[in-house]
Amino acid sequence: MRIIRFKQKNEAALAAVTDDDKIYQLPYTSLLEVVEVAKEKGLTPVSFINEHIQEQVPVDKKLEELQLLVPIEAPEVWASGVTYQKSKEARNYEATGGKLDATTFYDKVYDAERPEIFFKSTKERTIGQNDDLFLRSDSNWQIPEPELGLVLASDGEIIGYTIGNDMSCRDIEGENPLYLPQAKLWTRSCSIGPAIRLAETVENAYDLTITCRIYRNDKLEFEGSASTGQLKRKYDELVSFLLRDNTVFAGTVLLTGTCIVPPNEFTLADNDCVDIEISGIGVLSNPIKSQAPVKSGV
Ligand code: DO4
Ligand code: MG
Repeated sequence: MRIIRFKQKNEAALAAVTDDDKIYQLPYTSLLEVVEVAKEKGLTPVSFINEHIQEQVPVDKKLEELQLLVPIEAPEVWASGVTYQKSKEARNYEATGGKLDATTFYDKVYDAERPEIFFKSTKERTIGQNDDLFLRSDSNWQIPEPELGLVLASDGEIIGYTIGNDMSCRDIEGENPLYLPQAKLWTRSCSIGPAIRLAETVENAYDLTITCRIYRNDKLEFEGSASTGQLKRKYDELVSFLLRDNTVFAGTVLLTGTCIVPPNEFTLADNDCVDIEISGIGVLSNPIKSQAPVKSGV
């Protein structure tokens, strides 16, 4: 079962999507409310929704016809880095001015007990399905990072899984790792969606296929796939480091790192479209735009 938010008469509506793609509107505005009410009744979110689903209004539209919003207004988005071999190799390449098989401090963090975890985005900066992602105007080497996102309760419990795009500037990070926040965080540099798959309905979160497709002039420019089975760490391990001496707000999303990197000569361009698919969750689709608005705000 998946949870979506969509625009209806200019308001945000919440809905559950069953495994056979039937959509039922829920009388709540956020997944967190569902989790809380279910807990008060001693039920899991899925059993609570199933118990009441017949009383809910079915949505008489297909998923593709709805104007989807971010599935959760995550107060913060955090991200894990160098959790896959592929990311380690790409980081080494950009940090050494393009040496293949180089070894750097990224090898150290890949093997260390403490993972790399960094601040990625806020509610105001994070966008959803079909919204434009912006390119950074002072970078010439930008890529999407397709990642599985963990949707967390304030105690770190994984409530569900979503898809995230951790847009990144390889030239800025490669020039100096201290530039990481600038390589990762700007207006509209993070998207999540299109749905949240409730954790209790995921049999094995280490067996999900992630596929990234980048379209240019309506032609497929890049396609790559990988499995979450290649993750070097465990999800609970990443969450436990995020929780250390830190206040985690309910609905925080923790991205788990990229396992797909386009070829080194690739950079995103204006009007590209990035699709990220994760089995059982859906396809997160975002057009890429080179112009950030003059005014701040998303
Ligand atoms: O060290 C930089 C961040 C790497 C990252 O975002 C990733 O591995 O996904
Ligand atoms: Mg990343």
